[in-house]
Amino acid sequence: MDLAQVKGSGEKGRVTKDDVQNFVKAALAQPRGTGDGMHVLPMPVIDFAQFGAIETRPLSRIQKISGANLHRNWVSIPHVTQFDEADITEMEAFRKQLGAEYAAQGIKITPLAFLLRAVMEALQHFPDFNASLDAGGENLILKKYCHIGVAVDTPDGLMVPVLRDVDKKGIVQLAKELGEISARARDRKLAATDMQGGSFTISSLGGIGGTAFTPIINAPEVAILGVSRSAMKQIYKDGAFVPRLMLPLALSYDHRVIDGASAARFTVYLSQILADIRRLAL
Ligand code: CAO
Repeated sequence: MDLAQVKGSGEKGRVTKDDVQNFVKAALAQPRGTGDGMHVLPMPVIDFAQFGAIETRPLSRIQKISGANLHRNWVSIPHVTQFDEADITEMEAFRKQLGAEYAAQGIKITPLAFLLRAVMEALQHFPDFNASLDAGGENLILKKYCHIGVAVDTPDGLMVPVLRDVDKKGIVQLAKELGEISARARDRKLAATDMQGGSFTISSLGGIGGTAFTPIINAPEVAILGVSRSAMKQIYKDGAFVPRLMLPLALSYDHRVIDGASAARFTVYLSQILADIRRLAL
């Protein structure tokens, strides 16, 4: 407690033991807000049946758990989302070639495998994105490992299994593990430990569609990359419009830790790697 806030009743305004105890009692008796400055109206309780037919379906256990976490992260982290586009024309040609080679082994190589590898490079270049604030919010804990969570859409709701040591794996290995872990998520075979220890998350809706979205940070991580569906666009290059395959990126970051300039540099760097994946070999 801050003693300067206590009015002293002792000699010459001295703060006595009783003053301290009374101050604490009074503080505890105050009506409790959420403690986070969120004094919002409660949600109205409405009988929707008065407007037409309805059906009530309980949320799944996963929806309840992930919902509570998403809500906390949404209200307690100052989010900003940086958008960018990466030219993946060449990457996509190479991916298709690789895909044909590995299909016989049952390994599906999607753009996400390349993204995992490229994000890992960007995290190594910008270590503040591979970090967490400590509980007191005073220190940044920089992680020397690179475990990347991947949001997986399952019939029971959103799950985020973690791919470990992405920095020690190649694209084919990552594609293989991605296929295995997302299948396990959908078959409800993930252990709690499969979802722990992530240092950054990727949420890809590219297989479904859409042009952009604003992902919610998976605390205690400080950033998350959202990926939407790539599309052919006319890009002005060397004095002419040329058709290029562009991948939309959306990086949400914790503005307490990362400033806008760093976020823009991160997505520019990531886009440069994706545009020329030979850079992964550097
Ligand atoms: N642009 C264009 N096509 C893309 C793409 C992109 N960004 N990303 C994937 N694709 C293609 C794949 O190449 C694949 O094509 P083919 O079927 O022709 O081979 C198809 O889309 C389906 O891909 P996929 O979704 O099966 O595989 P993935 O590796 O891209 O993603 C997974 C795996 C587990 C991340 C995904 O299945 C999933 O669950 N996504 C949803 C995540 C989610 O819900 N996020 C929101 C979180 S916030 O609520």
